[in-house]
Amino acid sequence: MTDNTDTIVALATPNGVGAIAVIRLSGPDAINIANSVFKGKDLSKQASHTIHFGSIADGDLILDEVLVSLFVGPRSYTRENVVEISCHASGYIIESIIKLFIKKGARSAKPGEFTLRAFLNGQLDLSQAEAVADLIASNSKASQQVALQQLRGGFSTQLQALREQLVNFASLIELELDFAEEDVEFANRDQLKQLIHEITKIVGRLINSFELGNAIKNGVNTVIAGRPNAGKSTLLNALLNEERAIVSHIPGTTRDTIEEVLNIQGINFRLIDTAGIREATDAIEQIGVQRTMEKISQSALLVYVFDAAKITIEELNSDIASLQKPGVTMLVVANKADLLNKPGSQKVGKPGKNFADLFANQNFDKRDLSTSATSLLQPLGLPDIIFISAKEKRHIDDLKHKIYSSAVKDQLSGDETLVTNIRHLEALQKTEEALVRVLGGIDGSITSDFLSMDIKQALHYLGEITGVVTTDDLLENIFSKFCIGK
Ligand SMILES: Nc1nc2c(ncn2[C@@H]2O[C@H](COP(=O)(O)OP(=O)(O)OP(=O)(O)O)[C@@H](O)[C@H]2O)c(=O)[nH]1
Ligand SMILES: [Mg+2]
Repeated sequence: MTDNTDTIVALATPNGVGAIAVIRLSGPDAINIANSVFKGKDLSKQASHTIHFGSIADGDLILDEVLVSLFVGPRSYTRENVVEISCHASGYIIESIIKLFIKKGARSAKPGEFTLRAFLNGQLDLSQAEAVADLIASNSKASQQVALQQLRGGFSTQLQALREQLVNFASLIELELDFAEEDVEFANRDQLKQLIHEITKIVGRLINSFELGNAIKNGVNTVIAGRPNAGKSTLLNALLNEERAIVSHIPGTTRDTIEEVLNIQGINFRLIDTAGIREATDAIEQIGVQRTMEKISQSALLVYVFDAAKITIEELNSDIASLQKPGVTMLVVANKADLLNKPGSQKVGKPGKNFADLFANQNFDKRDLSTSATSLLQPLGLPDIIFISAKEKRHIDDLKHKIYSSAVKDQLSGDETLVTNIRHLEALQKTEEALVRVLGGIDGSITSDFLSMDIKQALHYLGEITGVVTTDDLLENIFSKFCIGK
């Protein structure tokens, strides 16, 4: 995997017919190999970062007219000699040119091998190399921004500085080991403690940023759930601004889950409309209800919707209690607010028992129902409720804003470093555990050799993130997920 004495070749653009395809060569012989089949200027005599027109020929047979871009190492992506051939994107031409290069001594690149070489040659650290893959996969403004920030080294610089300070202490403690009999302390324990506290704080902040980082990179699973007929599907349609789900006055309309992506300010929310929750009347509906409950526990966000004109306080309280799941944020949404306070609006059950009764004699400004209702809801132990009318598309933007801020909280400040990669998260968590042991060790006055071991562990895990510490397995695992040609 780490052999980079040979020259590799691959198509760098997508497979299929197009205007132009780019074939990339990297390695010590890249320029010679290209030169041996190029009819035009002598490429070995041209300056780096120049482009040359000519043709590629297999003996007398011209394969295509091309543009050749030259990057002389180390001024290239991989820090090796790199040649990029822009040819016409016909499958036949591409295959013929690549075969010709292989005949002349190149070999097919493995997935991610160009970026692997960039990493091995010190052009990128490991977390930056991973950011290249994230950048290619990014599908929203926010995910592109976070990947770009990581590619530019935001994450690495922060970790590098921490590591250096810790290495310093580790060597002082190593020194103590050499003087074991004399019982000296070169490493000031108070200063060490202070440093560990500082590092723990930063590591903790990075760990916490994963929730948002992950939301940005992978989207947020958001379930819309509630009783039948509450208006869940109407709400899904209103949020998407499209008639996606079937809506009807018949309770039990939605039986299977419906998923659609909604992008709010750069973050993708995977909205999942579900079957209404009630005692099912048939087997199919029962499966639907079961699926709803599963979807809720797999989600980060639950938009619980109820019919404000119909529900009783008791039902509302019991719904909220039974749908609360650890790790799932719940937004409580009162739908059909347009029916509240309307003369002749439905009155079911005894007065005072219905949610709507709370508002019977209130003359709220409809535009600000959510805030003015708080004083009525709080004494009943009800949480903040967002009032909307899905059918009349009112306050949908308020709800979107609440959905967005429940995922982002106040973390998205612009240049904040966010962890988006599960591998990084795990390494940070292990770093944190080792740091806790170091602190415990200092307080428990354990011997320098044990202290040194724990510090080394912390260094090891921090180093795994940027690739100061790697194994072939780890590299294989990361780069095999790249596409060929990257
Ligand atoms: N007045 C009023 N009616 C609404 C509103 N939202 C939905 N409805 C009506 O309520 C009925 C049920 O709407 P749906 O969106 O199908 O409800 P649901 O929660 O998806 O129902 P199930 O899929 O059966 O669980 C329909 O007749 C809608 O037109 C609203 O804001 N105001
Ligand atoms: Mg529905």
